[in-house]
Amino acid sequence: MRRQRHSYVNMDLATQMNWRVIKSCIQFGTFALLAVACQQQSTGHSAATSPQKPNATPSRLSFFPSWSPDGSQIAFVSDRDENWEIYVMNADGSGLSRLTRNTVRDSNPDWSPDGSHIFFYSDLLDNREVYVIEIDGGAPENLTNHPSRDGVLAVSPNGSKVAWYTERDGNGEIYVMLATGTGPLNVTNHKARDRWPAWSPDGTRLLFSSDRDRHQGTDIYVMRANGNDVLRLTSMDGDNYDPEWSPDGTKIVFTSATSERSEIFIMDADGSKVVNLTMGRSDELEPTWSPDGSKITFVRVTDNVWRIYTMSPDGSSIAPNPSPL
Ligand SMILES: [Ca+2]
Ligand SMILES: [Ca+2]
Ligand SMILES: [Ca+2]
Repeated sequence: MRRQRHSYVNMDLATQMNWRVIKSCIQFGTFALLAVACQQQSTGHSAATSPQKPNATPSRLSFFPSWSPDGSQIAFVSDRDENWEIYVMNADGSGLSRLTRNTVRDSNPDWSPDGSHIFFYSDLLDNREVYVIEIDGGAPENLTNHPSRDGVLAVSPNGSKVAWYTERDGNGEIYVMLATGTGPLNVTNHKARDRWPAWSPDGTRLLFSSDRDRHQGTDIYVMRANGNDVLRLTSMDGDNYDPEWSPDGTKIVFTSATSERSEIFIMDADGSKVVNLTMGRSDELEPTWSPDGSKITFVRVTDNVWRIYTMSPDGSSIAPNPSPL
């Protein structure tokens, strides 16, 4: 049974409309789409409830958490310095450092297995590209170098490959390349929009989301890393996306968004035993496992503040990450 969304009750109509646009934007892709399309589709100007709060103090947005492979640090995105930048902090919230320094959006950090590099996407050029940067900073290296949009990415468990979303073939596809940027290969090769790649812990398979089986909404699929043997895992209403295997490979967490709400679900790796972990009045998204599998870190949106939280894999012990907002 769905609970009343009390968080909307006191919002004015414009705010509610913006929320619906935000959610529809989530359904259609990445956060950049969210930010840009939301403005365009809602009021035509910078919306009060848009995730963009460049001058707010404290910052309004912390999102896209990604654990370092050794479990000691979390990379994430924040607008605390006026635009989306990649940050790294210790797991206890201390030692905050900023990795990117530019005036455009940087997002989707993911670590190399040895913790020495962070892969991310950026709007540094006119089109979006996938980059890699040393953890100590320096100049980011463009790995995609393609005039079309390249976006959400995932580094393979042994660090040899990167799977990512690209629009270079006209519809969204998952491509895989070597981590050096060479050998890009279309592994979905389907007329539908295929997004949100995630590697299995053994690196042999990929999860992704696609709208190939229905006109509204997306489901989560699994395939071999070469694109063979595609199998649909979910059959729920709304957009089911951003999946991630647990480190032991037995479970998958993902976000499920409808026009009403965005929640984090968990299921067995074969698609059975689907459970909503975040039944509540706020919206949650972007779940990711801690490397030891003991925690799921995610983003909770409350009164337009996007903050990083952590919970147990059974949905208990939900608490904000100790980092500042
Ligand atoms: Ca930036
Ligand atoms: Ca590009
Ligand atoms: Ca496609």
